[in-house]
Amino acid sequence: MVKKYVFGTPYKTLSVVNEKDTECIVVNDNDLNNQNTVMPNPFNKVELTCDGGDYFHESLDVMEVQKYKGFKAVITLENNSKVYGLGLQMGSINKRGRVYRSFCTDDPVHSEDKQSLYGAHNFIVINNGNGDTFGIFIDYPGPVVFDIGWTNTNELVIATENANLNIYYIKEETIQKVVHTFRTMIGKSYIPPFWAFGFMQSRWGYASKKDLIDVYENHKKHNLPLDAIFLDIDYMDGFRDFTYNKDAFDSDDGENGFSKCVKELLDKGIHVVPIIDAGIKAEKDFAVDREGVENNYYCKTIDGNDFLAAVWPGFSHFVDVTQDSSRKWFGNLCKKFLDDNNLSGFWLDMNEPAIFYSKDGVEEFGKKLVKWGAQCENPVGSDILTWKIKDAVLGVQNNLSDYKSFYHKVPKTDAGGLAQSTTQLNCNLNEKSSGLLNSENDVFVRHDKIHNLYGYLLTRAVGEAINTCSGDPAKTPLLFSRASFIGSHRYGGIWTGDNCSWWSHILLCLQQLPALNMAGYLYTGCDLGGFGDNTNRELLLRFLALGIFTPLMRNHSALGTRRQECYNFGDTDDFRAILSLRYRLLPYLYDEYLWAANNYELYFRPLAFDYNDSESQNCVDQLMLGRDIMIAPVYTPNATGRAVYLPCNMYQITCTLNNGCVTGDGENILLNKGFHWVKCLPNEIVFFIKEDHKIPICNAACSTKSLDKTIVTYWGCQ
Ligand code: MIG
Repeated sequence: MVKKYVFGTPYKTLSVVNEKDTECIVVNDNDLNNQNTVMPNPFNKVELTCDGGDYFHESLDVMEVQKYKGFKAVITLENNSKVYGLGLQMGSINKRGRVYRSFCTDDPVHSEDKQSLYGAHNFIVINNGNGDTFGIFIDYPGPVVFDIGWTNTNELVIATENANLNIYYIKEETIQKVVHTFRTMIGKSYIPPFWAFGFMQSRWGYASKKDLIDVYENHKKHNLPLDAIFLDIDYMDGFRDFTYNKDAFDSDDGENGFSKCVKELLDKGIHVVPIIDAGIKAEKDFAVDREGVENNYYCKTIDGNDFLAAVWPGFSHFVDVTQDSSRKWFGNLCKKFLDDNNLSGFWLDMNEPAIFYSKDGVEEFGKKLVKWGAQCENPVGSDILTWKIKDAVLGVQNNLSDYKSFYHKVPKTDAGGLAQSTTQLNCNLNEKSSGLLNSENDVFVRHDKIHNLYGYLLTRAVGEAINTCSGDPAKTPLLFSRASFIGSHRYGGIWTGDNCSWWSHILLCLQQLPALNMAGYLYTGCDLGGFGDNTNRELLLRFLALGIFTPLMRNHSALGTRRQECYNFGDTDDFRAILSLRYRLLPYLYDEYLWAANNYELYFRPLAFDYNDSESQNCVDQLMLGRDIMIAPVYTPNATGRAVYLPCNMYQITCTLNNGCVTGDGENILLNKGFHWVKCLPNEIVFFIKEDHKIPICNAACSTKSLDKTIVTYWGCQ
């Protein structure tokens, strides 16, 4: 059962595409202005007030104060209520006890204190036990605060800056059914091609043909399977999208050495997937940028100029993703680049959008320096000034005032109550941007109000152009993005961004996976080995031992960190064993993915979604995968195994190099429901199959291209 409560005039996000069995209830302003309005049953635990403002005070403009009306809903939590969801976020599987802020953010340090990562996935499920469970989706494109029992242990507070939003309330008998209903509402998840389940190698720093061939050769030499190599920003010419560095790829005869190199690799079974950044270098001589400027494809400032801010290429322009024409333009550029160069897909980065600094931000900073300098008798050597400067420098990046300084052109019918408040402002902007609003049909919306849609709409632009929803996975390019908002799951996957080579980040990824699935993101995974910081052999092996089960299985690391390819840690046998096991499991894993995508099910689930006993309800470091298996990876250093809880009788499968990863049958013991201490050395993989279930296994191969999918054996019940 689904009820949709409409407040004000919501922005049309298109997150929800199927409202077939939805009852729509318009909540009028009088109800809202009445403090403590109690929403009709079954929302009897929700109160509404007009002061979502508690959470957003700082961000108010003087201009807006008068008409400002925030939104805040309070839901009472029982002592034993559990809250799941929020997709890409920090925190554990049960989200209670923290404040979360949906505001797509480029933050490369995922430490425990963080409230926002790259995604805005405003879907939660509350389980009060005894069959009392429901889901809530906040359909709203700006920042949303979820205070889940932090301020008050038994209160869940949801707040938005203004009261133009849809709240979907989903009531079903079980958590799984709630999630299933939600997933049918938001439409089918992206299905990648089979090869995108192969092992993929990436690193910020691969810059030339030589670097790519080197990765390929090393994998070949050590008999390590490989399906794809990723190109980070280093392949570009000066970080310009849709270019490549000619010096690094072209031969002397002036041929397109980039496309040739990609083709050579493709012939060997290796797909090449380049990064595309959101910011387009602002430069008169750059034809792409000229086209963007001439056709008003970019976001505008209040003066009617194209908004400028610095990212990797230096000062850059930002595609106005709310315009059909802009999206088509950007999408087609991707499509052409893909076709011209034999590429197999894209990964989209920096599309929160990330901003290093804006012109205004730098100017502001300069003014502060002058002011502080004048206030200080001896600026040189002033410790206080030094500290002030440090904070001011850090504050320049991803600054809210920058997000408030540019505008999107949006069809009036979509913008709802988020349109710029005064007609005068629209007129000004329109005049200054040479009549960009060419009809009565469009309005401007300030970026911060729809900030969370940026990555989504850019993913949509690319997905529509390269046809990632074709329904024919074999012909589908690979696409995944960093920033996201529910809806983009239909066009591509996401990766979890800049994790670190930290042990805690294996567990973090495990805990994010089911929440990501709930939000529709099935094709997902983390940077294996860890992106930032320096990994070691054991940590990489343990990361990979989780990674062999995630649909996206990619080793990626940051520039300047220790080399992290599997062949850089001495004896490669252990790595070969793990990667080989992935390939042996591929027919099973891909099938379970198709099952989850086509039936709106979860590929990864907390045990609590499947089993009602209290051990399962409280388990936060194991996951059910598909219909038959459970994983319980090791995430602590120097461990020889771990405690595992079996929610039912299960086969323990132990694979080592000699008994199952590469050729054999794995050790297969039936264990009883309950707690067990399970041995699992860094060079072993352990997972579990439900009693009475079995999974198909094929032979290993060096890539999906050469994989013979014939089933050679079954593991589990015989
Ligand atoms: O400012 O392109 O998350 O995967 O290697 C950093 C360089 C930009 C962030 C991505 C990361 C990528 C990196 N990018």
